[in-house]
Amino acid sequence: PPPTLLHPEKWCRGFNHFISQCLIKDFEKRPSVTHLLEHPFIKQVHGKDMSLQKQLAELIQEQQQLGSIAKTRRPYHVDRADKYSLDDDLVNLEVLNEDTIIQQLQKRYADLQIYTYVGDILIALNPFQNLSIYSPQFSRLYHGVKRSSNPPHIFASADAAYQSMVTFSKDQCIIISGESGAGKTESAHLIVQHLTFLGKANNRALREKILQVNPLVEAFGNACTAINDNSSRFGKYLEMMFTPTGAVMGAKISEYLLEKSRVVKQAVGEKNFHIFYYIYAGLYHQKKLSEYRLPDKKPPRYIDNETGRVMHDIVTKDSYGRQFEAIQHCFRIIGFTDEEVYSVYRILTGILNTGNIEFAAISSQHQTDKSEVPNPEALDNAAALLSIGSEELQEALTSHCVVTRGETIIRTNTVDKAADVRDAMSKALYSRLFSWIVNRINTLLQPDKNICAENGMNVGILDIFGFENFTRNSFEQLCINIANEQIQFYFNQHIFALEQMEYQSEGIDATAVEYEDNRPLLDMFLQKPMGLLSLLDEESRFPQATDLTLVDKFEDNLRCKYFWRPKGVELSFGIQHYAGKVLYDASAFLEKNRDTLPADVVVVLRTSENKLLQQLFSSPLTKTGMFCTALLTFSLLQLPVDTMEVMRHPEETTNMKRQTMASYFRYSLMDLLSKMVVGQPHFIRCIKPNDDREALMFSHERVLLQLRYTGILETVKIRQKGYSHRILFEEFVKRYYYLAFKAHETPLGSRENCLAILEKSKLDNWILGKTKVFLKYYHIEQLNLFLREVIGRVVVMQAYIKGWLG
Ligand code: AOV
Ligand code: MG
Repeated sequence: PPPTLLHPEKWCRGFNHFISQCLIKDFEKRPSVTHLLEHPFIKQVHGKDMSLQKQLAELIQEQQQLGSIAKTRRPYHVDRADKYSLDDDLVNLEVLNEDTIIQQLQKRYADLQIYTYVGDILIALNPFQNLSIYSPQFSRLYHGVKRSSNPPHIFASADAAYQSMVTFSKDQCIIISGESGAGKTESAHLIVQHLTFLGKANNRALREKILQVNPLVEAFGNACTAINDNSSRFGKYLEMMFTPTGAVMGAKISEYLLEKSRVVKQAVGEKNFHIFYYIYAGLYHQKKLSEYRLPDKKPPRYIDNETGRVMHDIVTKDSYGRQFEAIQHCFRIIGFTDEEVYSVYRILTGILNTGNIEFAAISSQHQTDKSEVPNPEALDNAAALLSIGSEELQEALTSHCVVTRGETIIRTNTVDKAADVRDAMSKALYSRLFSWIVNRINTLLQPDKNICAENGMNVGILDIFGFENFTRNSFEQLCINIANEQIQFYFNQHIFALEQMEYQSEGIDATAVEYEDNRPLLDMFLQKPMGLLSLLDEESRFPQATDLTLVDKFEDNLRCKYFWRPKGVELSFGIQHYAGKVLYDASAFLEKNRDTLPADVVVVLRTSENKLLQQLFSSPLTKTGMFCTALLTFSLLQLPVDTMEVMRHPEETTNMKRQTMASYFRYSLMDLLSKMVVGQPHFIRCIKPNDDREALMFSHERVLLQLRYTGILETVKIRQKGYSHRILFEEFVKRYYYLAFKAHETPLGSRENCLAILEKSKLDNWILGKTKVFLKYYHIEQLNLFLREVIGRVVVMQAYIKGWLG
């Protein structure tokens, strides 16, 4: 009987891989597909299964093309005879300092080599032009090969994460960081593209769906800012789920902190979320504006802050309209029903109409704080689209109930208050709609329960909003920058702190590398009760507090070198972030943090006849995180004490979401980290070569700054000296025993057996610690390659036997 060495699914996989290798060799000798189909392998093993034969023939053709690409290696590089370029990895620099690093990157950038390694970390310079290096041919080129056989590429990083997941049956996490406009979101797309290629399931529909997820959520969550025309205004963690053999089976997306204030107001030169322009233009071109009660002469106020400009763009260019069609396509492919999509459009256009509702003071002798709506048609339009009563809506906007000592009193709203309530309603509608879309996508993309979901693994891709420093920075920038601060902390922990701790405990003599620890700064933000966010929450509880008392409070309590208050500008304060100094303007901080949505509004929206809208306001949207696992890992990471506190009381934090933005934010951050820490991290550092978004322009100064604050020099140092892979003896033996032992043997996970395997593999430069094998990334590549060969040999044996038996 055939030896049962592998799981049946793995068996098949290895089998195809091996056969393709044999067939390619044969094909190279005699390049004819007919001849190939006559090959004993295909005939014998697959019998008369024509679809399999066809599939194989396709595979071979693919491989043939691959061969021709492989012959012209370094396709986007200056041709070089040598196979491996030392330039590809900064770790190979002989003289290591800021100058040499930057020279190398600059030289590579001029050759359009935008990717460079630092050991296992990828540096990606934004090319600001379309490069033809992301086609399926390139996906094939980077599929399952040694990293050094090709120039650095984002596909190679995605491939490494994928291989690592399949090999070690462990979840992976790709963390993309970099400042606004550095190329994180583009990189995330490319990773998803390559992972769907790698996780080739027969399920083509699923692949199609996954590829539509990013465009859809980004239409709702991205917008044009002063820095980036397609800036992410939310954090996104996309988990792609795979079967144990690496076939993609589903996806899940988590969103963090949508910048909802953008719905109602945008800074000069910035825009609202893309979807509003898409839908307005789409309806304009389809002549359906009147159906959604939108004017066709002048766009609604929420999307018209640059007077005339938007209308001009919509009438003269059809790009928005085309985008609208693309979004409709996304909805359809992913599986939203027509009814759902229609409801989404009603809510979006309902928001646009809500923005047009105006308020004016009613001046009578007795009351001066009462407001009315001078343009009732806007009110009717909004109410109609939201399927609620127009009078009830007016009531909810212009008055509010107060309960004092058991008695309910109705108070009127001033003009300003009414406008605030209107905007709060629009923001709530939009952010809840956004969360609903994300949840719906998750339901539609969840793995089919029949395909071994319980053994599934995933690769998570983190793409958040990058560090921002505008001329005017508000509450949103503060949140965004704290999130980036946290990601930087996570990077430091992984690359420096944990690694050095491990060397020590394993008795390995590796010289420590100094790095800039941003933990004190993070403590300043997150600590309780005296951290900035706690102070903000405390102040938000006082009705009399103002933004000025808030800044005073910060000044009195945050006595550290990272905080300062510039003279002469009352409402401003400065923070020395890891990525640079940022001056914040505290106006509206309290209001934004309180984030109140009057109960009266909720009550009215719940009466909506639009089922989706009703649902949005019927239950609090809850989020769950993997707190227990995270807690374990976090104790390792030695996070700030307060963070641990939050993790210990998840139920409290979930409720807090309803309280203030700061507490929701803190909770969100923890939830995100808790997801990240369970996977093995892979880091991609995006760098913006210039501020003018110009191709081939390399600003020495700007790049140097980013290299400094991301700690690239230190990273290169530690990667030169360090060992990025540290595997327990037992795990190592279990994984690689084929390389030195017989298949039927079960050697112990001992130090000696590790040594035997390592010696047999003829690798050098590794270290054995007390409990772990310390390896460089290239060792792992080499070992996996050996392993594949050995397993390939076993599998072909199995194949033959199966062929004969069958
Ligand atoms: P970000 O995600 O890092 O910013 P993006 O990924 O949106 O930045 O990139 C900004 C722009 O740079 C894109 O719209 C492209 O025009 C260009 N770009 C980036 N990477 C590439 C690439 N590999 N090839 C071609 N063009 C690219 V922000 O979301 O603002 O933090 O909040
Ligand atoms: Mg982005």
